[in-house]
Amino acid sequence: MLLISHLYFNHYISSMNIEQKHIAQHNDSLIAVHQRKFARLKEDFSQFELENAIQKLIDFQIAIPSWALGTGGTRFGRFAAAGGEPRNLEEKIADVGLLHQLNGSSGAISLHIPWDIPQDVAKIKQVAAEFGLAFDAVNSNTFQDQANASHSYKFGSLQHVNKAVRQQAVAHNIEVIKQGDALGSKALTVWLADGSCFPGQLNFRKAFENTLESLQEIYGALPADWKLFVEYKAFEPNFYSTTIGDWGQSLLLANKLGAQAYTLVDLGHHLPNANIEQIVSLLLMEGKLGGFHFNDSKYGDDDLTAGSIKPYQLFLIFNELVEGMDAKGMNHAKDLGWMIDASHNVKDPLEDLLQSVDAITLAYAQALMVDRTALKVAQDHNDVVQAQEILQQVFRTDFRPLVAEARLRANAALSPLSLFRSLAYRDQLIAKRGKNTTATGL
Ligand code: RM4
Ligand code: MN
Ligand code: MN
Repeated sequence: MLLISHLYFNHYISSMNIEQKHIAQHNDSLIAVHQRKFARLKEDFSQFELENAIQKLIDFQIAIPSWALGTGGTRFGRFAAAGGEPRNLEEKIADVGLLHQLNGSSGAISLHIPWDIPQDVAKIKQVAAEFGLAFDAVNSNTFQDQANASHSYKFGSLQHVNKAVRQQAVAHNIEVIKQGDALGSKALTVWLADGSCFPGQLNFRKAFENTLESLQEIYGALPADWKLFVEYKAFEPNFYSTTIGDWGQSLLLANKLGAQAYTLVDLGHHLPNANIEQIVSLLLMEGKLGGFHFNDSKYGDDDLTAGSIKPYQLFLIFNELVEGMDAKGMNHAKDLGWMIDASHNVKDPLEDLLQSVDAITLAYAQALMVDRTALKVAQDHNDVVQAQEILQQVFRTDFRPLVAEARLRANAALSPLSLFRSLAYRDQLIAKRGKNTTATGL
């Protein structure tokens, strides 16, 4: 008996995270309340509008970062509370598979190399396929020195004054492209810590030119159907200048590189009060928006749960995204890279990621429900009051039942977080992996 339950338990966690019957039972217990709430939306919105939004929500997938499945930390320390953190890439994929089973919206993983080097590519692909996961953009890392590396990135990587350092960083990026290609990724995200900490340290123009030249070499190694995402960030770890510090510098590089290069917007990478929705709108206009790293912040690159601090801003960003993508006839689900980039210092990482995906899908749902015709009329008549009413009316309507309906139709859970808790899933992970495991990553 003991042996059987042990075997059953292992199977339960390693191949399929949650048995479908658990999800079905959970949904049965919540269905009456859900239907009552959803019926209210049916009174106020047409079936066409609701069905259109539901289909788009089902199609919309957000990639989970492989570097955010464990507990994060700050330079002051790290408190590993959760336990049961994934010990290798297979277990990370299993965790993302669990999230995807719960919410139906986390059907991809984004890898950071060398934090996660796929050793056995065939096996990794098979595990991901079992969970129905795709590989989103691969990320290179030239912001940390790697063991046995000949050169240090202390004074930058692609910008470095010494060509040999630049070459080492270029070679790493090309290696990452190869690894991503073997897995089926279609994009490389380059984020550089390059910059300077003190005035006079750097010749800005030379640093930019070196970076461009290095990126050109990397760009030249891209497969024809790949994209290069150039991620910008205002400051940290360098505190005087960052060589790709804002969307203008990223766009400049992307334009010089060519048609396969795009700007990537990480929500935490702006100076305070930047109007991110306007940045998004103009990048879309230029056909140069590549994708997103979702998170939220109060002060800097805080990497907090998406929507936890400024949910209205998240909605306004999606409002511009939907308007701008529709104006260009883009496919919402496929034409941009949708990724989370977060770090969890005080929450269970999986619970935090569930909250992030929930906030992102809700903001998307709200944006889908904006009355675009009425908003355009208000804008064309300079009716400022009415324009605000239209946006806030949507923002203050509870569209959570709409998002839940999309999950239900995708065979996911009506309430992913409560199902995760009621199954005591973290305890199961601790039992299987141990209390003191540490996942690689941030
Ligand atoms: C950076 C940036 C990158 C991420 C690293 C770990 O601040 O957001 O996207 O790869 O952190
Ligand atoms: Mn990022
Ligand atoms: Mn960041």
